[in-house]
Amino acid sequence: MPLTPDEIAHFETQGYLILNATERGFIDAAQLMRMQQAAEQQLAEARQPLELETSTGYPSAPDSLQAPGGDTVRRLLGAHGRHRSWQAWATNKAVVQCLGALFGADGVVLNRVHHNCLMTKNPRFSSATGWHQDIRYWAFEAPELVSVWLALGNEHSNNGALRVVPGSHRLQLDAERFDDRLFLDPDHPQNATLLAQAVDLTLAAGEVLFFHCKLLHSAAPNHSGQTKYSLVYTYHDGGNAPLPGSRSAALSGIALTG
Ligand SMILES: O=C(O)CCC(=O)C(=O)O
Repeated sequence: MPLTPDEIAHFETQGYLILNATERGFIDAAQLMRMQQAAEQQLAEARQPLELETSTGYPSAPDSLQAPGGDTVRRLLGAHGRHRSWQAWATNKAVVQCLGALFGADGVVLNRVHHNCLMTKNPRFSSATGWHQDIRYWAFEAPELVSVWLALGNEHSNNGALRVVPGSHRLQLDAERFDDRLFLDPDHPQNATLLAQAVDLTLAAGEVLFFHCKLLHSAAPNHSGQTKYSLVYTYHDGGNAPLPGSRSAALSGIALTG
C-alpha cells in the first residue's frame, strides 16, 4: 500500500496530506539536491514561459514592470519540460501510486496546463495570495484534481508558506462569498467564521503536500531573507476529462501508470 488507511482518511476528510518524500524513499537526498539546484539555475535564467509578480495583481506585488522589483518572477511555467530532475519528479512512480490511492480508478493523468510550475517567492518583492480554491479557473467534468506541492526548501509562516482551511474541499460555498476574481471575500460575515479554522502549514525541504483542488488556501508574502522554491504539479483521474475548448484542455495530459 503506498498510503496507509489513516493517510487516505486524512486526505479525504481534511483535503490535504503531508508526506516526507525522502524519508518515504520517493526520492533520495541527491535527487532533491538536483531539483533544488535546478530551481536556482532556472530562476537565474528566467526563461519564458513565466509569470511575474506584477502580473498577479495581488496585494503588495510591484505595480508595474518599471517599479522596483517589477521584473520579479513568481512562477516558472512548464516545469515538466524544463529540467530532467523535475520531469522525473512529475512522473515519480511512488507519487503516482499515492495519487492512485487517492483517486485514479481510471489511471492518473498529469495536467500540463495547471500549476506545472516552480513557485518562487522572492524575499524583497512578493505578494500575498488571498483565500481561494484552485478549481476556480479550471474546467473539468468533475472538480476532482489533486496538486502535489514539493517544498524544495523549508516553508513556514515567515516565508509565505500555505495556510489551509481543513475540510473546506467538502463545503458548498455560494458564489456570493467570493469576489469577482474568485477570492473568498474577507468582508463577508460567514467567511470570518470559516477562516478562524485555518491552519498554517509548515513544510521541511523534501516534504510533499497533496491537496484537493477545492481546498481553501492562501499565503502571505515572504518575509525571510531567502527565496522560497516549491515545485507544483496537478493530476486528475483518467476518467475526468478537461472540458473541450477550455483552457484546461489546451495541452494534452500525460497518462501515468502507478
Ligand atoms: O504561494 C502562494 O502564495 C500561493 C500559491 C497558490 O495558492 C496558487 O498559485 O494557487
